[in-house]
Amino acid sequence: MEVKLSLQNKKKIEDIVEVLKNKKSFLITSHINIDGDGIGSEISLYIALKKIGKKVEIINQDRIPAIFKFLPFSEVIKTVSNEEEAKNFEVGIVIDCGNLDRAGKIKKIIKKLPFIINIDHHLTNSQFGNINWIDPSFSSTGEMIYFVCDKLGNIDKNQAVCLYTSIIYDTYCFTHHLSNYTLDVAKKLINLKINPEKIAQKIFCEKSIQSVILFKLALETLKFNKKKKVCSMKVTKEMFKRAKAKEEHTEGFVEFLISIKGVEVGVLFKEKDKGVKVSMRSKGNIDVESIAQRYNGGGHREAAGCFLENKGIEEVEAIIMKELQWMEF
Ligand SMILES: [Mn+2]
Repeated sequence: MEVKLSLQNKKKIEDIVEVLKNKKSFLITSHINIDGDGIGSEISLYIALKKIGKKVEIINQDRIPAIFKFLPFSEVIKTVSNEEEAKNFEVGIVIDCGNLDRAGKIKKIIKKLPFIINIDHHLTNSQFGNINWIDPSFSSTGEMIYFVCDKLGNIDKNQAVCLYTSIIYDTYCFTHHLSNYTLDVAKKLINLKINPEKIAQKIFCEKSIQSVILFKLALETLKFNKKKKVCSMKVTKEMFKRAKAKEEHTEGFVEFLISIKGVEVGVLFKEKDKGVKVSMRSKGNIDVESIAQRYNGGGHREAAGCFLENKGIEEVEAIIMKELQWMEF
């Protein structure tokens, strides 16, 4: 079955593919605290460009979390960078990244490049590229990259593994934010003889001991509002230390909150050196992106986040819970 895209999307893909075919050298990057969607998208596009003889590199600010190291070509992803590298590339491809600040240290290289392609499914994208393909209806950027790679040539098994990872990561294994295309695209990828169970298990069923210990500590802080529609949890610096854990070990925590029956919004507060990171999830009735946006964050209606600088975790908790206070009634 053919997956039918809108004319507008088709046009964007054609524009992007034309640049990919005509230019010679590409730098691919994504957001800080790189995630499964970003990594899967980056590698798949990397393989597609290599196959048509292009010079291409993936450089991110942060190292890839250990759980994604099973992905083919994950070893090509670099983190070290300096501004000088900008001269090596004609085009920057920025993936899954709502604005250029979110690219972290790679921003200064990207800004020097003569041409930027911006591909993203965040509602709050600042349209910083020469070509901006922004469509929040897609489940993941991987789903968008699927169409780009498909147009560029035959998608191979390695690309399929990466794109399938992007999709199941951002949809939390098909439980959130599916587009009209998600299942058809997933089926096409599965037809390329990938092992979907194994990929899902790698991502969702290989929790580290640090992550479990951190979760146990965080659970002590679990809180509901009066109507039990908002559920929140805190991870303090002390807990990170006690569990010998890092930010990547909080993977799945906020999804746990939203998995509770009757809960409409889950909020996770993570204490960092310079402030508090807030991750929010909604079952869909409440728009958490609008709250994140008020604190310079962003995301989607059902999954959003923000960072409140120079504030304590209790203070940030009070601010965000106040935003959600009306849900008591
Ligand atoms: Mn994404």
